[in-house]
Amino acid sequence: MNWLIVMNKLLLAKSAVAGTFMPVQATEISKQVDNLYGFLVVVSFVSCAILIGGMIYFAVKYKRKTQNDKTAYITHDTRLEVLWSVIPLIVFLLVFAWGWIIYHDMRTMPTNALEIQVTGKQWAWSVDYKNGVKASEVVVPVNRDVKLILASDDVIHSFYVPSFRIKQDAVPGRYTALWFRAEKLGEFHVFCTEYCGTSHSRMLTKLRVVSQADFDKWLTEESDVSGLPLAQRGAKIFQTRACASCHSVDSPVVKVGPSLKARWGTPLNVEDGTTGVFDENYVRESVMLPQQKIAKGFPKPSPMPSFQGQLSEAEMIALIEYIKGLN
Ligand code: HEC
Ligand SMILES: [Cu+2]
Repeated sequence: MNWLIVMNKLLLAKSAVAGTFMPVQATEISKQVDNLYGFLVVVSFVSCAILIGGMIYFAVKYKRKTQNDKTAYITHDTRLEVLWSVIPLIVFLLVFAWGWIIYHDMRTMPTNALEIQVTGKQWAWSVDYKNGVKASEVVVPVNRDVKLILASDDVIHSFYVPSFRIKQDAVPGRYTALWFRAEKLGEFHVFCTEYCGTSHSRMLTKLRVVSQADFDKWLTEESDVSGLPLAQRGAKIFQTRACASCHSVDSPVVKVGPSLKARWGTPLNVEDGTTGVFDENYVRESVMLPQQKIAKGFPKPSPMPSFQGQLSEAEMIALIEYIKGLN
């Protein structure tokens, strides 16, 4: 086996390891970050093996075997000391330079990037596009520089996209920014990584990477919707969020969930016997926390997913207006 084959095998093993333990690499920078990270892991393993292995080896080899064993009297060894100081120094300087180069790439905002405003608020992200479209998830075109300008309405949040290996705080009272260029189509997780209160762990959204054509289409469609009356916006959201696949709206037919036709203002019919009427707060709670009050005759836990952190206040209001109108 020559060294090329060995190198090739190592590289294959490396990508297998990265694919198993790490989120997908969806940007060029994510690959660079992983390379540096991999290097750090390997260096740590090697130094751990030398240190712990050497310790055990010497402990066994120079174990005192009889009462009269004398330990050799050694004060120091200049050559050894220089070696174990200079080698780590070189490794550290290398890691510093390498890290600095990647960081510099990450922090240098491209000119001509597509700018999108992202605002954190306990506990959801809201996204504003230049043409006035508001969304609760970030949609961007593939292979294009995108700059997110972050702000916060209340406390510090942090915008983190694991698949892009980028993260930036959103700080109240000032703007921060980050940029990326997605190379892969698909949906990626966005987490808030600054502890920001009770529902911090649910402050999730998605970053959707689509083709430029799909992006343009989405943007015009959304801007049409933004101008619609509330109830019509609600109808649209009801379709896009797939509420319609579980709830019928034009007949009393029960699908996965109860029909929402002519329910507004009627008495509640829930498992735990709570009384009340089908109103704004009930709909809100049903959508945000479906496990709270389960409609009579439906399974527990409810198969309805929670939309907390996924629907903005504005979208919720539109949905309510739509459901009101089903009477
Ligand atoms: C996977 C299927 C599913 C989806 C998707 C779904 N729901 Fe539900 N929904 C249910 C089920 C099942 C129930 C009854 C159990 C319960 O109360 O959680 C329910 C209950 C409700 C209720 C209370 C109804 C009552 O009679 O008390 C409302 C209101 C509601 N859903 C609205 C929505 C809206 C709005 C959406 C979309 C944003 C949505 N649902 C998405 C399955 C679904
Ligand atoms: Cu947060």
